[in-house]
Formats: sequence, structure tokens, C-alpha cells
Amino acid sequence: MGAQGLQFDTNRIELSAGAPSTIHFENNDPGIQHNIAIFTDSSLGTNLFRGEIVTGPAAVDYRIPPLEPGTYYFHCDVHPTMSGSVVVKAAGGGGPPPTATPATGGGGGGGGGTANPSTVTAQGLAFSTTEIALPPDAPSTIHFENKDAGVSHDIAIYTDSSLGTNLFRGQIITGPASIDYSIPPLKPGTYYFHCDVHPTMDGSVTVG
Ligand SMILES: [Cu+2]
Repeated sequence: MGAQGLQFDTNRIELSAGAPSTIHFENNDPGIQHNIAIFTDSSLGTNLFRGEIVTGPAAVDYRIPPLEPGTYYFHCDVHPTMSGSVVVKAAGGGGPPPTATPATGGGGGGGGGTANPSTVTAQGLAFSTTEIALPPDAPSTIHFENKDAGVSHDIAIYTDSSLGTNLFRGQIITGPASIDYSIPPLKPGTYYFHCDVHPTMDGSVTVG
């Protein structure tokens, strides 16, 4: 994986449980320091791994110790809003995991650490989730809570991380405040969201 433009190129890292693994990390930001640190959760409860900070352009192979199955949190210690989830899957028996199966099942991102995917909180310049699941072809609602006093945030949805086409732009609210965003019907697919004020606060929208 890599970092460029103060963003990671993924907000999801998948590892196998119970065995050491390696993350090849490329920092493509010249003169800027990044790393990957893994924590039990987004409150940074317990640090499970802390990668050496590297100044771009540079690459490093991080050797990750064996982790229990579960969903964890990673960020860049230098830029904590660069963040995402680490999914550690049981090695299990049999064949390879069904990585080719898209998450088309109803309800979307189950099993993760997010209680209700249609509620998103912004706190400490970070969203509470990097994955929002919405129903296909129907209007939906995202309840958005901005808990950052005096700080403005919104949620905007785009076709992809290049911001190709804007699909929804929520009203910017200054915390503490909350709002119900009415999302128009979207086709099944995977989209991108971020805060227009803080574009490194971002994640994916799964419609399906
Ligand atoms: Cu923001």
C-alpha cells in the first residue's frame, strides 16, 4: 500500500490471523513523514504495531506480529486523520478466502466495529467509520453528528477518490451539532466519501 497527497491509497488492510505478515508501505510524498500504526480501536486503546516513520519518497516493509482475528484501526501517527481499518481473518482450513466476492449482501459491512453504518460521527478530526453502507436504488438517511466544537464538517459522496462526480454534498455544520442527510437513490456500487473541509477524513460508501 502507499501514501500520497496526505492520503493512504486504501482504508482497509487485510491480514491473516495467527502468523506474522508484512505490509509493504510506499511513502510517495516527498519530504513528508508517514507511518502505519495499528491500534485495537479508533480510541487508540492499545497499540498493536508501530511502523517506523519514513520520509518520502521511500518504501519500507513492516513486519507485523501475529494478530488475533478481529477488526482493528490503523492510522499515520504523523497525520492521524489518515486512517482506516485492519481486518484480521482467521487462517481457517480449506481454500483461499473468497476475496473475489463483492459485498453485495444486504446490510453491507457487517462484522466490523461500527454499530450502525447509517450513523456517522466526526470527532477529533476523524470520522467514526470508514465504511458507510446504504440501500440501493432508494432514498436513505445518514444521521451525522459533529462532536468537534467550533469545527466544521460535512459528508460528501463522490463516484471515486479522484472526486470524479459528486453524488451528494451534505450541508456543512459546525459542532457540536447533528443533522440528517437525505441521500438520493444510488445505484449499487462502491463510492467514496470525505469531508469537504478536511478531505483526509474519508472512506468508502457501499451501495448494494
Ligand atoms: Cu471535517
